[in-house]
Amino acid sequence: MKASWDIFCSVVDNYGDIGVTWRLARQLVAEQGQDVRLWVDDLTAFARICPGADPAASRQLHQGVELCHWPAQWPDVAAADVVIEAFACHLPPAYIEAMARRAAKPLWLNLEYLSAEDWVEGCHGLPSMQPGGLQKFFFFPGFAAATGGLLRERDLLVQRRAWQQDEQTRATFLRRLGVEPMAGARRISLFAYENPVLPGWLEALVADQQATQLLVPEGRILSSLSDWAGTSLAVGDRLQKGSLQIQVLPFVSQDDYDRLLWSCDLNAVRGEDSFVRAQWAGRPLLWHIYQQDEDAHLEKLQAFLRLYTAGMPSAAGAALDDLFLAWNTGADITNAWQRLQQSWPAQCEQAERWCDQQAKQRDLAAALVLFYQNWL
Ligand code: TRH
Repeated sequence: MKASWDIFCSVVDNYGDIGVTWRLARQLVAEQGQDVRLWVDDLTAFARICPGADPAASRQLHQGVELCHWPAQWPDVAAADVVIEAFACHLPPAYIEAMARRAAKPLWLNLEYLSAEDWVEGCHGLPSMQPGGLQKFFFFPGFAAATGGLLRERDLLVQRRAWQQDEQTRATFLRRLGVEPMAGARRISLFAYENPVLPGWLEALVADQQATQLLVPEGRILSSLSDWAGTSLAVGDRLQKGSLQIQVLPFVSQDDYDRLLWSCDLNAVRGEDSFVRAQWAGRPLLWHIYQQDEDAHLEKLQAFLRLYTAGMPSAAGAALDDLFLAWNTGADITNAWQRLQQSWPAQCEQAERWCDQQAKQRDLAAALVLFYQNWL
């Protein structure tokens, strides 16, 4: 059943807010046949993940989604059938009034941040009363069956597996990014916040027996990388030190970023959306979680590790725990990195197993549509 959807996204920082809402919006259109407007208060980040977008346009159409600039002066627009405020952003008061004026009240949802913590299952889908006879429901993405699931396009895993079996296509793609695949080298992608642990890890890679090709899309980690290299690194730069070759890549579209993840043996990712995409890549990952006050993020990190490492051989699980913790707390990473190497086959098996397990859940866009149908 076709409905109109308004998704509101306020860009706090980085790419995650727009990254998640843009992915959701296009999936609602392409796979669920919905009419979607995506309201964004700052389109600069959008123009980076969707090349061809105009950061100054008040309205534009991309992949069937109507992208609207969310202006400070809110225009008079009719409310949609389903309204999503992403990550507890504040809807314009005039829009809430328009929602309350509708004869058939809209479904109002707050799409929350992803967390693997237990309490999410109990809070997913709970309503809260709002003025004007409206109700707002909390919609939590998650890893457990009682949550809203994860964003996953219908044919994502088929595409990913075909890609990983096709060396020629991978090489052509990497060359398009200016990368010459290094035979025999392990390939790692690196997307992270500034990180004091980075030098220790890079030194371990420099001294390693095995060669590493480290691909780094332009972003915040470049400052830490440049400090270690002693030279300012920019897009296109390549640096060889011992067994380690570093190359700085341009920031690519969301779809190309997926292809990059599928083309690497290990992906260092961050935040929320790249973290999920690395899981769908079916390859070991290293997560730099978004920092929160009072170290609340470390709870989230541990909660994910508890789920992910359950069923792994204990030495492999412990190596991964220690690596994630070191990467996120500033502790020495060298020992955990070595233990990860020693348990590499188990790490690769778990990445595929976890991906398969998560793919059994309903995807988040389908879960939202079902939630709406059940609510009607
Ligand atoms: O950019 P992020 O750090 O976003 C964060 C998180 O979402 C965090 O939870 C949130 O609170 C904070 O923003 C405000 O990391 P994330 O979530 O991985 O988003 C990055 C997006 O950028 C993702 O959609 C993938 C995309 N991307 C590209 O499209 N091209 C690229 O080259 C790269 C490196 C990323």
